[in-house]
Amino acid sequence: MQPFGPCVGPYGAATIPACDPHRAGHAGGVQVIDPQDIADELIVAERERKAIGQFSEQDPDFDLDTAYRAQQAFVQSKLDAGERLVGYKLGLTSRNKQVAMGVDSPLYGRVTSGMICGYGEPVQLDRFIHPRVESEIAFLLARDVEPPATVISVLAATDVIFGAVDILDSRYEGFKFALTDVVADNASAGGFYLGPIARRPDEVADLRLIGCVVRVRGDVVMTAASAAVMGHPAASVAWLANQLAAEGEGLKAGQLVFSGGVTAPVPVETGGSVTFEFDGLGSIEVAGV
Ligand code: OOG
Ligand code: MG
Repeated sequence: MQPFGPCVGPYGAATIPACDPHRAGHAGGVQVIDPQDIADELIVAERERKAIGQFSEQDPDFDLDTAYRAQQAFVQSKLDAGERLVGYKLGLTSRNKQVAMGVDSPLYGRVTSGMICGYGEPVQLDRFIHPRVESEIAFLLARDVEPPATVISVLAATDVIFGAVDILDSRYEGFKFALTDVVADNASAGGFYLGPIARRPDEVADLRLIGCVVRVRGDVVMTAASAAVMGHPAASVAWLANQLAAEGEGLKAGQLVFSGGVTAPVPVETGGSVTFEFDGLGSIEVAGV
């Protein structure tokens, strides 16, 4: 089952719930950081494939609220260009990822239709700045996830799960960022692959024990089980549902949620190949061309 092709999917046109991008404009005559300005720089960096410096280093007042507003504006530019909101991605939900990136709080980003890559398609390196790939578990929701969400309620709301790959492409030089920077940069979202096998949660003996083997040109470079993600991959989806509820948004039936990296990221190189083998969920081979 492969329900998503590039730029198509069973989703209607989407708009992110209202935010006032200029809310942070002037406060008592003091110029403070504007989310839309941050988004505009990220949009240009992505379009021109040219990495930029971190905002957090330029402005000590750049806070998480401003960063999520900047993310909304960044993603809104994709929706305005005709993409659809497909779902969400979690980030930094495993120790593997937190150690690799030097940031120790989870975050979320938004997934749009243009990010979904077809199974077996190579990564076109000229579309990205410095892509990296990592294994994830993806949840396709059959029902809305109501807050307060738990592992059990997420599983009850899930239609099927997939092994998945997240193609990261930080818009920051050297993949270096603080939490606020990476939030504004939509959690480094670049592209996503879904594996070839969809399983209902009750068809999988234990979601925590889904193993993943990562090979680079055939050699095993990493191994992990999906319990690396918050003890249970559905725990990250529950965290997201509760986070979104606090912000007046929510996870809806039909949306796809990526759990956050099970394994640390691996660079994609020209002529290189990274293979992700998931226990019971098939393999995804990512070739760089
Ligand atoms: C930030 C995005 C994190 C994950 O799964 O942890 C992420 C990054 O590593 O560039 O996608
Ligand atoms: Mg990821």
